[in-house]
Amino acid sequence: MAPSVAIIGAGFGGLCMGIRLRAAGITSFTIFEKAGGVGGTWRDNTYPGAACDVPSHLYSYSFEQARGWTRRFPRQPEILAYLEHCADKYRLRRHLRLNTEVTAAAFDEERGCWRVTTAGGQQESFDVVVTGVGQLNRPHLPEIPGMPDFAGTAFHSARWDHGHDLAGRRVAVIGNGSSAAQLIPRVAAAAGHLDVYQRTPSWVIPKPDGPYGPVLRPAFRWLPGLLAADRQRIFRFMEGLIYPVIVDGWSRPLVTRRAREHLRRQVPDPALRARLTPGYPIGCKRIVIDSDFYPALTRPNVDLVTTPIARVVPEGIETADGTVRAADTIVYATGFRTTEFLAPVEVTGRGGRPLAEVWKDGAEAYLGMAVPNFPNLFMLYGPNTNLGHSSIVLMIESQVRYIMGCLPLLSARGPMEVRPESLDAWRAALDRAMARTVWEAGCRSWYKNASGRVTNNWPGPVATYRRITRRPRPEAYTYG
Ligand code: N01
Repeated sequence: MAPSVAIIGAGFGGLCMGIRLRAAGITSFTIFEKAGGVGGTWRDNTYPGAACDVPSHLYSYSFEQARGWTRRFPRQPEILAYLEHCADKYRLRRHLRLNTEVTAAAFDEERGCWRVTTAGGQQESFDVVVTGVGQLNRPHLPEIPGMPDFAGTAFHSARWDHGHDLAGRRVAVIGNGSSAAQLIPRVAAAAGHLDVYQRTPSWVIPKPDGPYGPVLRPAFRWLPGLLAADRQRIFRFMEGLIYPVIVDGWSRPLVTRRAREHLRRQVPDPALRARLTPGYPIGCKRIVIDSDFYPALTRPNVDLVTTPIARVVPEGIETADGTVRAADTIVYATGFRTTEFLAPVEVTGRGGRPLAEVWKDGAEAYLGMAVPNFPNLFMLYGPNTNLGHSSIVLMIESQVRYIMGCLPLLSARGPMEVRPESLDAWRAALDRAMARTVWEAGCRSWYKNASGRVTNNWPGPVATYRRITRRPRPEAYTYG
């Protein structure tokens, strides 16, 4: 009998898992989603200018391509529409349990299954749990003194207040990562005045975006071979040119030069340019890919503030030099709680051991998917599977294929549990590969936890991950 599967999350990961299960003829699965719709991060992030900086043709499932993307780099509404389309086309709606937050998942050793509890207190048993909750799903709000005293309107970039009109207002944006870089040009155009609070400059490279014209768009729609070739081209570009930046490879000087040139071209004022020039190696933090961010900072109604923030006061923000800059609106573009994998779901394995305790020094999982003592639990986009250089959809598809390969094993042999030795060997290999990257030294980033361990990123090319996850090695697990 086909195993029953609980999928947590209806973003790119959870939907892909559902699609592949159905394709294999397995219909005994439920996709639990805490929100009222599918889309995950692409449903949550609706800030003005929200878009992807990975080209459309690679930021979509390999098996669901020819849809006629309107532009090279998809914008949030188009990605969300794509995911809605996938949910419909692959008949996932009947499996979706929306507005249903999973609060706990506990392995029942006697029965060899998982008991899944939802926020409403309901419990249901499943043979397998697959998590697809993402790494960028829980907003991080900084702990700045005085934040609750602010008299104006404040919100996080991933919880945009669309009822709040920015016209004519004094707006403060805190942060200058990918989200900030995308929203700042729009906010600058709408607001009366904008202060951008930058703690650390980002490396920025241009985004060669644009609509597919009247020739290319139908060509991509009707000539699937052309689209497949374009996808390959983008994939090779990212693996061959962007990946080496991360491991101090051949293209690092080239991409560094390109970023400096981009800054020089777009910011004529040398003093402003100096404040925007990073002092750490490119790639250490996620590279910002954007062509509108720098020009927005040169507008007469925009100031870049680099003096550290001291506190939030009712009328605005006070910096360390005692200056108070007035603000009606504060936008926290301050990222996500990226190292708290699977939180706030309370996951307990054999012996009632909480996963949060196992991970107290940092999340880790064999192939980013499996943890000893947590049989039949698989993670999509789990620890060490984020990318700094390519499309996460490629990683998700590799993981889904791998998990599909596990299902016959666990059906035949009983609950499968990764051996501690398998995880040890994985960790050793990861550590060796990680030592070659720019991530550990030299900068603060969302890729690592408080103790400086890189818990989020995969240190190799996508092709390597794809190869090692092609099919499960049965001997890496114990059964029953
Ligand atoms: O978040 P971030 P994001 N005081 O963590 C600053 C993906 N994404 O939402 O660098 C002052 O990158 C922080 O400063 P510092 C993409 O993978 C993709 O922008 O820590 N500042 C930083 O500037 C991306 O990497 C797309 O010194 C504070 C910013 O807030 C990831 O999402 C689009 C602070 C946080 O930057 C996250 O991006 C958008 C404090 N206390 C996002 N705390 C695509 O196109 C934090 N900061 C696919």
